[in-house]
Amino acid sequence: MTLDLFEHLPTPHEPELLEPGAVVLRGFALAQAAELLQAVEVTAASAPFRHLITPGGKRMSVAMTNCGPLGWISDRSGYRYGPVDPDTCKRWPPMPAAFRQLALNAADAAGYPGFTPDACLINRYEPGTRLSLHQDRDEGNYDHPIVSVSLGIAAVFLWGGAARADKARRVGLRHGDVVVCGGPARLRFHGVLPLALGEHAMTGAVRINLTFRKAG
Ligand code: MD6
Ligand code: FE
Repeated sequence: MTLDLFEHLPTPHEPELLEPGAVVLRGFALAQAAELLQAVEVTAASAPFRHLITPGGKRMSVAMTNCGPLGWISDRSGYRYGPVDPDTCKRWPPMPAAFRQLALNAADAAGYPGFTPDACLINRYEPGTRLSLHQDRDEGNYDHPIVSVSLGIAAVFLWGGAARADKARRVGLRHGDVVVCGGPARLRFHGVLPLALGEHAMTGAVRINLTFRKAG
């Protein structure tokens, strides 16, 4: 008889189901975290983080930038994707190969093979920064999933329902965790609670979130 001491332990990166179509892959990006954060710095050197203005005229507390062929922007005229950074009037910086590969691998692990993102929105949170409940609906085609990578200090992710008023679950997202959300869960309301004070060896008092989309 062979004794398998590990048969009752979850396999590494076993998807944690939020609901059908949406999973958390714990620690999926851990091994690449340093490389990803280095690439964020390179990106921000040519497309600096900025606080976008919502169509309603409010300054977003999350600081954002983008890389890849398309970037997400917001201003008084609305939300949209575009190839040019309105702050620099240049194209968004290229999407690093390590970003592209991680997004492909995570989507694949979640059951969405062949994900080829053309946009990576980079969010930077400082203590007190929040992201209110929203749906991601500015992409052309909801058949593609969104892959979201958390780096730095931990946050509480709100996972809601099909309507804004639906009760939201609280899900802790730590350094290296990846959320993949697609299929029947693609248009769920979600957000991030105000970031608590914290300190992370790789980012300081900051949380970085990368969200990969196929927007074009
Ligand atoms: C964040 N994430 O974690 C914000 N959107 O900072 C998102 O807004 C998000 O995690 C679509 C799909 C997954 C996400
Ligand atoms: Fe979102």
